[in-house]
Amino acid sequence: MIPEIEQLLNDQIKYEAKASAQYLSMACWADTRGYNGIADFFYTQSEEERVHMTKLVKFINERSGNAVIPAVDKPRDDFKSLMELFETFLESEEFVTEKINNVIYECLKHKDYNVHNFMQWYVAEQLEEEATARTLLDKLKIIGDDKSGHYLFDRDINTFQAPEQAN
Ligand code: OFO
Repeated sequence: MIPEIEQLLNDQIKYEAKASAQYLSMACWADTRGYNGIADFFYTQSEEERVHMTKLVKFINERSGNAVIPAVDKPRDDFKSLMELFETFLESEEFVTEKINNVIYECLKHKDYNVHNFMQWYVAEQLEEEATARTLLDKLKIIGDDKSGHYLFDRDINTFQAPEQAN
């Protein structure tokens, strides 16, 4: 494996681990405030990010590289509102997308089409997750400070679908 690409994939492991820890922290925030639907949503998101991380770990190791398991900083848990919680969700997804785009860029630069091909799965995943984060944030903007709106948002969050991506 090209060393520069291996390093970037190892960095990506860290970003996926960071997202997983962040979403677990967000699930706890919601769970301890009575938002059980939102908590379930973030518990699931956290598990998904862990799967994304493991997929990278296996990919590196199967190609004679060395996956490095990183230390993860304490995630944020100081959210003041649902709006801030979901803004953080979108920011986190946008950050990961930027990093994935950079891996893709470097793959093309180094003519590493194998890793480029592998990373397409992450590109599609990010499109979907960013769309979900934006949809949820838009709904919260409509709801504003309305408590019964928050109640319904929490009740229905796991039934929302992100809009289909145009290809
Ligand atoms: Fe790993 O999928 Fe979003 O961040």
